[in-house]
Amino acid sequence: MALLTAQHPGPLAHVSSMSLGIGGSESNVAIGVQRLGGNAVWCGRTGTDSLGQLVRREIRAEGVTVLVTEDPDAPTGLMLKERRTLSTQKVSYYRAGSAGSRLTPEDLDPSIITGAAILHLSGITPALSASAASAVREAIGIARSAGVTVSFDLNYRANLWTAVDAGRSYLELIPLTDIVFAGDEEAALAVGAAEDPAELAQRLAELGPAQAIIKLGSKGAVASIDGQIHHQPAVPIEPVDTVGAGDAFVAGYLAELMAGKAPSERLELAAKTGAFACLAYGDWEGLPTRAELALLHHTESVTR
Ligand code: KDG
Repeated sequence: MALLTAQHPGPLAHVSSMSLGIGGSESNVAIGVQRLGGNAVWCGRTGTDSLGQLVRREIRAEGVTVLVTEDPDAPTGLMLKERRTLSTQKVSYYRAGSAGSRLTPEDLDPSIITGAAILHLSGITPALSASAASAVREAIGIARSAGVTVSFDLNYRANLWTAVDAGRSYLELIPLTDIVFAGDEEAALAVGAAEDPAELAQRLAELGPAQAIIKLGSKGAVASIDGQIHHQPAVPIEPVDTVGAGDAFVAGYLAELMAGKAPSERLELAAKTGAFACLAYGDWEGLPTRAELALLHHTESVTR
């Protein structure tokens, strides 16, 4: 999607300037993996309009391979970010009928999926339309039949569908995945609420995925990985923009998984990349390279 972000706190009706960029959970993860030294491909659908050109160009400029259908009959999806107060943000979507919502199984390239180490999907895509949900199921089917690891971030978006519909879809998809990421409230939509996040991770893992990771924001993460429970503390920071932190976490985890690292190392990098993404404005712009990770503990305010 294209993304318009208010430049100053206040209601949008009284904000005179907005900056134009892009956003999208899957492209955020792809860019995050690429910056960490991976090799990502993003698959999606944009309009033939200028905003579609912007989306394609920005993702490509990050070195991610873009596999895109340009749809002449629908506009590129749009998202607005309002900063109503200095510390609160509100996201509005203008994506009903957008090109992205018209994603279909025909937009997939099976050879890209079968040649990948990991197929990563978010629960946002099946919320967009029946054809987008079919594309998700088709992609998972292609990956599974080729033995490709399937990663799925529930990413519940209350503006797109009801909790009941989301929970039903998660319960259909989670058993088809190898890695599942969820916030504690998102996990509860699928497996019911629990006080202890380890319990949520275990319940998700019981549905099938060997790796179930509960993202807890400033409280870190708890994961059930190959039957073992892991607790990962968060990196203490002063956040300026937390949108996209979950995607950054996923990117860190998947990058280390692809690098053959142990669960504790995957979670450690995930916590660092998640924290790092909160230190800059924008959904993905602050995603770190490996060399930049040291800045998390830097004491010098100016490096020359
Ligand atoms: O996780 C950040 C995403 O939410 C954002 O970049 C846009 O994918 C997006 C969405 O649907 O909210």
